[in-house]
Amino acid sequence: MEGVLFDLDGIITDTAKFHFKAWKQLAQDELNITLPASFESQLKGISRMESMKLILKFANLEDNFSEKEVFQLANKKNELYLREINKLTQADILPGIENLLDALAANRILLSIASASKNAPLILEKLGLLNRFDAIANPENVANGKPAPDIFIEAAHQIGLSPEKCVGIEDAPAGVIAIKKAKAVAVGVGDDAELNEADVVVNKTSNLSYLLLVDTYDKKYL
Ligand code: G16
Ligand code: MG
Repeated sequence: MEGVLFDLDGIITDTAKFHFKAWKQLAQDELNITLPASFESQLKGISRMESMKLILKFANLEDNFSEKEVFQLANKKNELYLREINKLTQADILPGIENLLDALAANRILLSIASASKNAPLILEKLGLLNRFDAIANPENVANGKPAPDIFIEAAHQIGLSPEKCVGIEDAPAGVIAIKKAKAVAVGVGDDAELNEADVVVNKTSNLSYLLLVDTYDKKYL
């Protein structure tokens, strides 16, 4: 194992609740609908525009807005979301993540972010983690979102590695599929049954460790 590719939302910090809060408000204010709670997990790892389209489809309003209007709605959601993100501090880093980053750096493992979020640099800055990563893959540079492997391949290339040399960490089923398609080793965080495509699953971030990642990688290749 020479590199680790991190998902952001659900692994480094829990932004899903802020995404959902912003989508819910947008849906209420602009579409006059109430989004069901199930959308919080449904939108995990899905890009901003894809999420917007899923919500319009749910509201049966996909033909009511021009491409430009859809874009403007998604921008409004982002403004609502940024209000929440600006309040993030180091205290919002998920349990065990700082220790994991320390252990990986001590072992000279390269670290890269593979997030669908265009706000990833801002979020990492707010958490005080920006300088702990060697690269952040830019989702604007990849053609297809998760479950396509593109963002994980890009994250590996940004640290000069092929994905086969890397372990990817994800909390969303679409993300785990993306890691496997990229041919990296997949560590899932969350529900075992939901993330059954992963090479190993832990139920919470505090159960992640350098040894778990190395062991999972070595089992695959040694
Ligand atoms: C995250 C979230 C998604 C969000 C996406 C894009 O993905 O899980 O809900 O829609 O980023 O975010 P933004 O609107 O900030 O560009 P990930 O890949 O970090 O789990
Ligand atoms: Mg995630």
